[in-house]
Amino acid sequence: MEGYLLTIGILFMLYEGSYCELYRHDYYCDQAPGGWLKFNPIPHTWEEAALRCYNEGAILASPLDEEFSKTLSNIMIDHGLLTTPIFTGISNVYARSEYQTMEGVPISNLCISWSAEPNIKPSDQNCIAMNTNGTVTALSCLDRHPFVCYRKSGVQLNECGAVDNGFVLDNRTGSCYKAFNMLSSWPESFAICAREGAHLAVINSDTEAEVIWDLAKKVLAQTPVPSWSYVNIGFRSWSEPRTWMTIHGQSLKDAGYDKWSPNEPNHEHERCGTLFAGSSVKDGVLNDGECHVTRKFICELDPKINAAVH
Ligand SMILES: *[C@@H]1O[C@H](CO)[C@@H](O)[C@H](O)[C@H]1NC(C)=O
Ligand SMILES: *[C@@H]1O[C@H](CO)[C@@H](O)[C@H](O)[C@H]1NC(C)=O
Ligand SMILES: [Ca+2]
Ligand SMILES: [Ca+2]
Repeated sequence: MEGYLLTIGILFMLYEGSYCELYRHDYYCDQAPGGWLKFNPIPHTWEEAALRCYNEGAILASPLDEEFSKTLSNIMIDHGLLTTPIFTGISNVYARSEYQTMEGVPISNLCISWSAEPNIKPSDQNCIAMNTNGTVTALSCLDRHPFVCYRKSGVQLNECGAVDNGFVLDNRTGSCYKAFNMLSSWPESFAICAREGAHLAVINSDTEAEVIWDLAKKVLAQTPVPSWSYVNIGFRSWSEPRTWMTIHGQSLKDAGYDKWSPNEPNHEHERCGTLFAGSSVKDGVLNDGECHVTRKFICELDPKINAAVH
């Protein structure tokens, strides 16, 4: 009898183990919906929420069946969300007459119950939210609500533990990087890296300065913008007089790289961190720049943190 139970136990563990393969450290595996879930407590508009999930290689979760609906309810209860609904992936954003989940399942194929009369306004973009008790309600897509991202199992992750192959491992630092060719303010750059599950690149050594400088040179050469010969990276200043800190809270010296360009930092109103990479004289060293000025930027991802075993 004991041997029998042990066998069952081991089989169960094997099943669990093979079922829950590697995925991002911030997602957890759930057997009921058959995949990975992540609760996002910060209220977002529907579009922001959909984009956020997309950037994580996932989609906005919908109550696809009763079990999935229960899983979502339990997530809400576990996070103390008793009166605030979450956005689901169900909406009519593509065509006013067509309500479907992100997967493309029409609303008529879902077993959902409305919290009151279906309060859909025919002419509007409506996004369907779910209450803690499992009922659904139609809301403006511009409202802000928490949401759950969902990733079906069977994910192919690259060596960076990322879905996005734009992140490439550099064997000199053991970190992964992605250079963005678009121009963004420093706060936007910070937010885009965060959405990708990464962070604005933080220079932790002379070697890493070279790695990031190389990437910056390449991305700046892609579409040359002569007046922007630098990229946004992960440090900035606070208070008066200015105190320079990496986005991970360390002084530049403690972080491992504090080589400023000659005569930098120069202007009090330049509070955001950049790296010179396009003007031969000053290349590969730090500069203080204005936060609102748009520049190309570099995100960094630690593969060891991202691809944790569950
Ligand atoms: C479910 O919750 C919603 C919103 O809190 C509420 O309006 C509705 O009456 C509840 N329905 C049931 C069946 O409890
Ligand atoms: C590091 O990567 C470079 C370029 O891809 C390669 O030539 C080199 O052999 C690699 N070094 C190690 C130690 O893996
Ligand atoms: Ca780093
Ligand atoms: Ca400056």
